[in-house]
Amino acid sequence: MNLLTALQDGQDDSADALRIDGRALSREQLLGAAGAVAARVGGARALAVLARPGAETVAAVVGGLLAGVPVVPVPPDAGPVERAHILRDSGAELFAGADESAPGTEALPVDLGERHEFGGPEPEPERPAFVLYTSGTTGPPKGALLSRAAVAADLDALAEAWAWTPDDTLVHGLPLFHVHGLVLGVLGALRIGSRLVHTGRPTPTAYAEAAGSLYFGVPTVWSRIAADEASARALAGARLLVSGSAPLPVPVFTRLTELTGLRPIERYGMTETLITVSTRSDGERRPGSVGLPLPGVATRLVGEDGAPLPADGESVGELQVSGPTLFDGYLNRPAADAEVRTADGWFRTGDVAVIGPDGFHRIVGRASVDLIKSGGFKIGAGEVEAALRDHPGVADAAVVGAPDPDLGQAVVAFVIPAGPVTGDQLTAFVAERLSAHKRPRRVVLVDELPRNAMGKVLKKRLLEG
Ligand code: MLC
Ligand code: AMP
Repeated sequence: MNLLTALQDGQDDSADALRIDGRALSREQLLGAAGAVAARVGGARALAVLARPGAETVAAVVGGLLAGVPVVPVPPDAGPVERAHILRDSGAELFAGADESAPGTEALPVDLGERHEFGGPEPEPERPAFVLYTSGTTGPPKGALLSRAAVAADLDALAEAWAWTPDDTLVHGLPLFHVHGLVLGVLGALRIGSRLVHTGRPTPTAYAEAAGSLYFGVPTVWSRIAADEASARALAGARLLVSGSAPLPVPVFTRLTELTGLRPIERYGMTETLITVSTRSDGERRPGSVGLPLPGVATRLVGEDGAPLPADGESVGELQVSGPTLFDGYLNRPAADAEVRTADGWFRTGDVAVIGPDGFHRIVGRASVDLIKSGGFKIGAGEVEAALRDHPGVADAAVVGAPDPDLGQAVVAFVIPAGPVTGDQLTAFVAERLSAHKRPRRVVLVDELPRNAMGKVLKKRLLEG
């Protein structure tokens, strides 16, 4: 079966199957432009795509998928260090949408006016669809290999859980280089056949004006909508509001329900596993809970000693998952891969959870303070610390995620200066190297960092102070 079933079946010929960046495209137009991309990329090791929120990005991604070439989305705001790492590590030979020559890659033009019927066979389901770069606690981001079969399994499971059909109009304004905005938000619509409106940025007014039936957002987006009464009320006609990528605060759930009459769906996932747990459109939507494993997915809780814990609503342990939506490993990183898998083949999420006797899952935190979630973006403290230490004015740095009412967590850097330097200079320095959202929101200059007897920085102490 095709990965992009609805896009390729040619059933819907409406002129605005996809609205993005002020343009409307029919499925035929999108398939034609993507077919031209596919004809050019055949046989390449990987196709990098500069993931601006635009129709060219969607056409390039679809082109790579048609041709069976793994797609590597590159954040459009990634600084040169992060961009060079992604291109080098992925081995991408072609780069769609690149505005400047990137070392080692050839720029691949995307022309939305082109029409090419790509006649190649459907690639094997085991082939990678994407290499998605995701941050770990230390070091540069790792490329997660996601197979076409995993993507298809996840989208079909979500369609079942949310009764997502071609009658839906999906609306979101999330970035096109992560699971949420790209895999669910774009491929979901193209596989299931719903219309897609991408709002450019996920602002409350843009969501209110889009008149969709199905809305996706990270908690920061929902919290901003809940604080904008008129925009929230405009969503009352929707079918489902779906939150994910970080915990949805209960007060935001409650306020959204008051203003829209809709109880939001919350779902849980990761780049490496895709979405694995969700509340259902035909089931209970409990505030603070991410619901039940999707069809085909199994979950378990494990204690620090590796022993299984009961689903009793009280035991707190690491959540582990298995099933058809899991990734195939980190590119070029067998050691990192081995760390996240158990001997019996389960994936260690690093999230700490509780499972009730009724099977409902509650995510209560993360095992590591060095993984920060800010506005739904995952940020590795180690990567930001390394960028800060590259500055000649920095002797040492420790980065933490401080609680933040808007972003969930905000990146805060504690820096021991080695000379005259300001917080603004350091923030700009990080932004020149890494993606913009990895910039510290606040830089605190300190004389020393609290450490334990082994010399390890006590980050919990920094958060308390
Ligand atoms: C930001 N700004 C800064 C700054 N950080 N300025 C100075 N110093 C800093 N440290 C600027 C921004 O560039 C912007 O400027 C303005 O301040 C407002 O920034 P903001 O508060 O961050 O708002 P915004 O940019 O609108 O970002 C919020 C957001 C964004 C929610 C839109 O965080 C977002 O798109 N999040 C989605 C992340 C996501 O998709 N995650 C999914 C991962 S997949 P200007 O000039 O630009 O306005 C996954 C799996 C799963 O997790 O389960 O889904
Ligand atoms: P990423 O690597 O960017 O895909 O982020 C995955 C992480 O996001 C997970 O390991 C969780 O920590 C977090 N996450 C995703 N969805 C939820 C949710 N609904 N509730 C709490 N945390 C979530």
